[in-house]
Amino acid sequence: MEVFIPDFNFVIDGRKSVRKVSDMMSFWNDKDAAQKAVDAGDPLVYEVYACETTGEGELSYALTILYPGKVGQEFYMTKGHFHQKLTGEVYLCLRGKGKLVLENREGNTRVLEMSPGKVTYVPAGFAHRSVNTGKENLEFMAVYNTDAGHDYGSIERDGFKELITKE
Ligand code: S6P
Ligand code: ZN
Repeated sequence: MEVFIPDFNFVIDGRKSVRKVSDMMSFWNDKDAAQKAVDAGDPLVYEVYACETTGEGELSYALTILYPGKVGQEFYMTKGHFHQKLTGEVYLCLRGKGKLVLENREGNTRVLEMSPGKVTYVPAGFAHRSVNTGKENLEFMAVYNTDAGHDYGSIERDGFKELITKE
């Protein structure tokens, strides 16, 4: 039997998105601290290398590199989103230390630890945000349904109940 062993070459062909502090103004809890960070050089918060396939039933996958840092008391984090379709997602942490914050539309919340080798499942219907609580990069791979769709608007409007300010 031939076994395909994946490596991370996909990064080279992945579609790269970059998020700086200024790209997330409405997502930060402390807007004054966010503005100060922008004025002081607008640091990079995270980058995502996504391989998005097409076709019903297919999976897409992405590597996220979330840098260490804080805006006010809040650790660097991803924007966070719901999937537009009720679909779950698998996270595999490769490097660093952090939290995966989950919250559903009813406001039920879970905060899960991220550390190298840890696999976390995001159930369908839960918004998810990654937070880097460590001093080095937090790097993780996510695998999701290709037609999941990403709803950022709900988080931009309502935020998450959990604000991560402690390790
Ligand atoms: C996609 C998956 C991740 C995130 C990435 C950035 O379903 O959850 O690849 O897209 O970590 O986070 P965000 O919230 O800016 O998409
Ligand atoms: Zn997702």
